[in-house]
Amino acid sequence: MPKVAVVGVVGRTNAGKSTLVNALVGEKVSIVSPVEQTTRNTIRGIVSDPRGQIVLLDTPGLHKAVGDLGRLMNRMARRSAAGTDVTCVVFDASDEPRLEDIGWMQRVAKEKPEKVLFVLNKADKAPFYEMMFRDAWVEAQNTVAENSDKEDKTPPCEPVWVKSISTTEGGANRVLDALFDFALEGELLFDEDTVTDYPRRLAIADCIREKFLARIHQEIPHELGVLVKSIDEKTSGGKEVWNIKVDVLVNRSSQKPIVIGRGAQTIKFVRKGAERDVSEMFGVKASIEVWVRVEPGWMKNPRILSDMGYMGDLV
Ligand SMILES: Nc1nc2c(ncn2[C@@H]2O[C@H](COP(=O)(O)OP(=O)(O)OP(=O)(O)O)[C@@H](O)[C@H]2O)c(=O)[nH]1
Ligand SMILES: [Mg+2]
Repeated sequence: MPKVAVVGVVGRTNAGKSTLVNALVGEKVSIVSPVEQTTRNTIRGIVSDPRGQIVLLDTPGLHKAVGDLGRLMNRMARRSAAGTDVTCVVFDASDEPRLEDIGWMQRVAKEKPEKVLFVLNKADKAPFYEMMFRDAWVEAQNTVAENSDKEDKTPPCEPVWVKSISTTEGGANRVLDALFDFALEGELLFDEDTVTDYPRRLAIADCIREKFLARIHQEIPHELGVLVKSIDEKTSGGKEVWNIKVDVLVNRSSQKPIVIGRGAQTIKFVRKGAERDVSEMFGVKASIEVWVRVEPGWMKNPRILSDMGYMGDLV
């Protein structure tokens, strides 16, 4: 009988959750960038190996919520941690523990989930604050104990600690071993060849947003939304061709020239990069047409947020 576990991957923004999920899956299922708040949806990454199957829920990193989109993302992250077999909290241990890291620790100390993995990520970097994170955990438990009902007799939660270098091949193997140690015998939840069930229009929109994040280094990426309007599938010369129409939404008209770039350089960079990624991800030839639209307040518009998949069943 194979071993199976559903794992909620949580932690503060930029800790490396999506990088870790991609490393474990062995394929890119979730976009990554050095900019905070990269992931906006819960994305399932599926790892199948001879031992069984691990289903990973990559979530948006908790952050100080600004506006409706921010609040939705935080809620999605909190909800995704619930209802899973294993809680995997990712910490960027190349940086001192921050408020959001301590927040996750206190949550774990309070709710005492049965199976918890603490991943000290970015172990390739120096300095590495392992002791500070371990001390912060002890402190978080004390804080929760002081503020909780004295009758609580549940034994304390004992997380398993693992280091990871999620950016290198094999650097996350110990995380996978630890997850399989937690897994229980059961039926596979997905076909063995499936790496994600994330809808393709959302995956394509994310690819495009990733390219903007790599190119625009101001606050604009946070106010930028991508909507895939249509995917027209044709066969040409025996190869599948996808003509994809995309709207890029910005909040203010002053943001439009920045998103387009001088001589449309930014749009060209984004289009080419996304066409390459989408072609590789889906084994097709992708051609992407991008329109930049000013849509004030789109981040508060329920219809648009739902079109972008940000108001799914997890919310
Ligand atoms: N050096 C190093 N960098 C890493 C490692 N893991 C992730 N990173 C980098 O950390 C940055 C953030 O990674 P993401 O995977 O996008 O972080 P995230 O936790 O998913 O962030 P959100 O989606 O915003 O919540 C990227 O620039 C990654 O390349 C690691 O093990 N070592
Ligand atoms: Mg992410």
